[in-house]
Amino acid sequence: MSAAGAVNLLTDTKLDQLCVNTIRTLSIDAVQQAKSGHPGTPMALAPLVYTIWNRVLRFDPENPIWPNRDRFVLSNGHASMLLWSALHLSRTRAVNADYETLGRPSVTLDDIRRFRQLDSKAPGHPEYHWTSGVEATTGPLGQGVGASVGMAIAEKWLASHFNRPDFEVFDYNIYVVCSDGCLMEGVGSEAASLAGHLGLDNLCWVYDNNHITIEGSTRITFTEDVEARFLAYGWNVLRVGDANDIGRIEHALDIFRKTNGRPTFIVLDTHIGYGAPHKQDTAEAHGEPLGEEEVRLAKRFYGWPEDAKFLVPDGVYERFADGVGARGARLRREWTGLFEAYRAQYPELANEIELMQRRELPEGWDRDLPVFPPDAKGIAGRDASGKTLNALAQNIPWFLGGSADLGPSNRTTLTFAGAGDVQAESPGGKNLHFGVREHAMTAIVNGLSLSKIRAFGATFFIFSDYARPAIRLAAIMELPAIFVFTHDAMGDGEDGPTHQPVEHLASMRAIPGLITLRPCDANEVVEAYRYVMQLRHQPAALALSRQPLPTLDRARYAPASGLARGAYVLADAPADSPGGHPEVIIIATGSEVILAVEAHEKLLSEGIRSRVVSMPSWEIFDHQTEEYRNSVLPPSVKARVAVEQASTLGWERYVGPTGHIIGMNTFGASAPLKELQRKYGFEPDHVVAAAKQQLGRK
Ligand SMILES: Cc1ncc(C[n+]2csc(CCOP(=O)(O)OP(=O)(O)O)c2C)c(N)n1
Ligand SMILES: [Mg+2]
Repeated sequence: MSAAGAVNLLTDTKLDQLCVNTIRTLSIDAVQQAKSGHPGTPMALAPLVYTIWNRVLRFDPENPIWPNRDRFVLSNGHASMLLWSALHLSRTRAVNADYETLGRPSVTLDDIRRFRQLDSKAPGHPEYHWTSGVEATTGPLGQGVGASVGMAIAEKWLASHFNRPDFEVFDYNIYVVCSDGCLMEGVGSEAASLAGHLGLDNLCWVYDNNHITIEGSTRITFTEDVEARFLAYGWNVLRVGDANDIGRIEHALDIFRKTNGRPTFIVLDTHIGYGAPHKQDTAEAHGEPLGEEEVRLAKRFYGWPEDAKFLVPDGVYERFADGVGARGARLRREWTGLFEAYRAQYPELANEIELMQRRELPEGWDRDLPVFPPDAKGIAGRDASGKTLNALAQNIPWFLGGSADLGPSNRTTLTFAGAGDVQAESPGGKNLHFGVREHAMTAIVNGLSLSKIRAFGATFFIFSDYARPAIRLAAIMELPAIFVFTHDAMGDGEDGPTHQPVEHLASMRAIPGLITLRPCDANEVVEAYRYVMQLRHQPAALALSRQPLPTLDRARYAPASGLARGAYVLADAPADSPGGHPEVIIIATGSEVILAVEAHEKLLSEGIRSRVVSMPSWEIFDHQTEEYRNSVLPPSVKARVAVEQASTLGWERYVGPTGHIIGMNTFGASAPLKELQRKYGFEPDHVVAAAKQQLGRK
């Protein structure tokens, strides 16, 4: 090596170290200033994040949503200062809700100074949709690794669907940092198992092996051989014994990129709180500020000016600009050129990619949706859903999904010619098989959605409990993910209380932003999908029946398109009836709407002016104008009955303090459905009696 080369090397190493210590000290200072946060993990992982971002990641700070960028997911979201530092130092630009890149930075130094404060772009945990450059909301441990598997499946799908000879339009990788907690959580194991099965060689998890969680050493709780576990899952397992060795980290990441046919798991041996003399390797370094004196000592250890705060030394921004900045700009420029040539040769495919990026639907997306004729015997919600899904998936190339091993029961299997299964050797299929892994399924659906694929996941409604943390995150991230839940009430009678949802509707309705829909017949199912498919920033949960429900005669009753308003008058007292207004309103959802209709007919025959309101979605109804809401539920009509085979919780808001709720206040039981309906009062006569009681009549 020449003398000049040696000097450059020295300078390079020094500059790398300067950048690493900038990440460390920004993290320390931000936590200290906020008087809350997690300093220790960023101190340990700064070299890793620096290496990934500045040496490896194909990411253009000028355009953080460029479709073929590598994804970086910080699954141990408590170490968010790593991400805020990387976004700030790389000068990543902000993007608005219309996917336009703005001139301003995603994260300013001032945001970092205001870490964890209201409106700062550097909140406590990474939040997708709040800070540009965040690829997934993380914090609930295990969710990031779970979503990353969806991202990897998505990349394989995109490559399979869009790439053509000489046109590698998609060839990106997914880099994930995870902690002990992510690997203790079941969702992490579920996701790793499926990733291994699918041989996702575009996926790399780096495990922060620090032997520390909040309660202390992992000796007290987590002593399995994690490497052996990942080998058994079918991953390539690597180990880097020194978290400060940038060269070795880069080498391991190189091996990842050269590995075919399996995902890569890199065990990185680290020291939480690295450099803090009294806190290193202790649980205290995890979640509390170091304290002024310890901060000073850590800075001294790094060779940092002890009194400097939020210092970004000369050369650091430039180092990032020369690294990730220059690499990302070049790669994006090359990709844009490639894409223009691709557009010339494959205009339809190029158009699909562009529609996907904006979460738009292709022309004709709703053609051939089924229309169901009136039928007293009817069809099950799940069957109507299956027909609708099959039509939609043919019209929308990037609409796909699957079930957690209940496809035949959920009726979510896509059966048309060419639908195909997603497997390692056929990543471009449309049917995902999640196995009995509801939680990972849901996190994966989130990862697919983050990758702009329209995705659905399915299971029995009862098992939404196993999926809920990821459903909640879909709502926080404002993802248009679709969760198809069949066997929505007591329809699978004999299976008994373990399989009969009770509190699940209330639980879904309680998630802000989630659209919960419980359609009453086959045509409402179609309308539910029509509504949901047009959502761009909201997830939806569909609760569908296992058993056939009569298909209402829409010439006689109001059209199913009323679903789009959340609730609508399905049947009313004749306009010319003496007294005009209805005197009693029966509100029902799903399988109970037909009960309400039967009760209504009976009441009418007895001269009682009743009205039936089908209310498939509280959320949608609550967002209608007051005028519309009052037209459906006139405030003057106090006599009201709600009927729903689920927890009564919350129905007071629609029936009022004096209304009556026919619902569930206990678990169900194992018996044929008819007997259960009798036992729990889901029969027309009971509804009639409740309506009359509301009117003070017998
Ligand atoms: C699902 C979930 N459970 C609990 C927590 C609270 N929590 C935050 S970090 C953490 C454990 C910290 O240990 P580790 O994951 O090893 O991270 P490290 O401290 O090593 O960075 C816990 C229990 C959480 N964020 N998510
Ligand atoms: Mg740990």
